[in-house]
Amino acid sequence: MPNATVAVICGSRSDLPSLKGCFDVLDSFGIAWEASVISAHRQPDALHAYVRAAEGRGVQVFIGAAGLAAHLPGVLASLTALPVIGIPMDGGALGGADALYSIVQMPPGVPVATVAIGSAGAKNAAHLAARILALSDPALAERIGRFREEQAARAELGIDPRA
Ligand code: RP5
Repeated sequence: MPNATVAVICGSRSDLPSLKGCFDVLDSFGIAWEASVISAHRQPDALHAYVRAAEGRGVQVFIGAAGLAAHLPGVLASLTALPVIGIPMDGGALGGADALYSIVQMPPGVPVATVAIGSAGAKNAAHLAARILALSDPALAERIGRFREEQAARAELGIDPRA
């Protein structure tokens, strides 16, 4: 396996089922990725060490997924100058709105590109990471172009005038 260019970190094992679509989309584009469960709240020192090591291995984009108070993506953005994408996890008493507000409301200078709550956001995090990597990878840009054409064709076929 080549070194991962995308590192996906989530705050708890309970987040993993919602992230399947993220991993599937990364695989579909042939992007090498690695995934870890590291809690910003429960394991802050481990998170710092992981980010340093991942940068050294050649990771280019971080994806952070967390629910509830959801500080993980923001802490990632505080630790690296690489792009960070945040996925607000659904669940909890507020259904993910708490995580969305936490992740999207980063102060100026510490950006986290925030996607939708839950599994839809997980897929889009992977699509966004792919587009970032494609800026310096023409072959990946071509694969994204093909995906977009196929997506458009599927939408076309979905039109049923009798519906
Ligand atoms: C967050 O708290 C995690 O990202 C997870 O979404 C949520 C609940 O974590 P667990 O109590 O299931 O470990 O830190």
